[in-house]
Amino acid sequence: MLDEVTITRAIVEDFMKTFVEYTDVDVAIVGAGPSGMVAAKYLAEGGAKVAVFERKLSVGGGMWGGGMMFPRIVIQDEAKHILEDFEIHYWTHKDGYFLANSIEVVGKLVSKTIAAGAEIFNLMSVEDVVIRDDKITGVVINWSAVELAKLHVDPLSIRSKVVIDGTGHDADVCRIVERKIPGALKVVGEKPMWAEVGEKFLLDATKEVYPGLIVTGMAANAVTGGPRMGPIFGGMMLSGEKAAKLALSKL
Ligand code: 48H
Repeated sequence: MLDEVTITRAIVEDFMKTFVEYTDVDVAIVGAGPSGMVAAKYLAEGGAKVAVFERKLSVGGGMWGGGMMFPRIVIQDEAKHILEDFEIHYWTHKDGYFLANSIEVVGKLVSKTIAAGAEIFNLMSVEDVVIRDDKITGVVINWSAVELAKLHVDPLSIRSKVVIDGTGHDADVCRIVERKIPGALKVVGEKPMWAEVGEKFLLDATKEVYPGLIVTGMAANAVTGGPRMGPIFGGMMLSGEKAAKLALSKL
């Protein structure tokens, strides 16, 4: 016999226990796009306690739709090791250009990230940061539903030794810091499409942009003024890998 109230208690009690446990983490990653999830997996494997906050119901960010809704992504040589690490199936289009099914890639990214021990909180938006002594020490979160309905509800805070901005084109966390701490950092804005330069630029742009704040993925190019690159995703993955290394070295 199945009892509805037991089902309710199972969900609420278990989630609350996890949520309370993750109010104090080593790394808070904002955005469960490809760069954020790759960073989360490598951080969790490196022994860090990692929470990923994702505004949307679904994880995967801009990867699902491949290029213009054709569910394929292109990956270059340099990032093949990450595909292999995540056990993502890929094939060769021509020398140096590999293809993967974007839907499979999202599935594998999320599966391996969770298996590595990172905790993903979907439907939660980061709306602010916590600052102490000129250093970011946490993020401020609220239900995305509150944000969407424009309800006047105060948020809650998460303590974190390092914060990673993986919010894609918007560079949301960096923009909050730019707006709230004059002179702290400048979001230059992304430049027009240039795949070759955009992908290379991204690795240098993946860095600590303010004490305690590392930027990864498309957000990194948006902050530093690098070009967009379209549906080639090796750079996003390599950027996530680098962000994880940088964060681990700070813990
Ligand atoms: C919680 C948030 C918030 C917030 C945003 O856009 P993404 O897929 O990010 P990346 O950088 O991992 O990948 C970029 C890639 O998808 C892309 O757009 C490319 C390669 N474009 C090239 C081109 O030329 O256009 O994912 C970011 C995630 C999303 O899921 C957002 O919902 C989430 O971050 N997010 N989550 N709080 N404040 N802001």
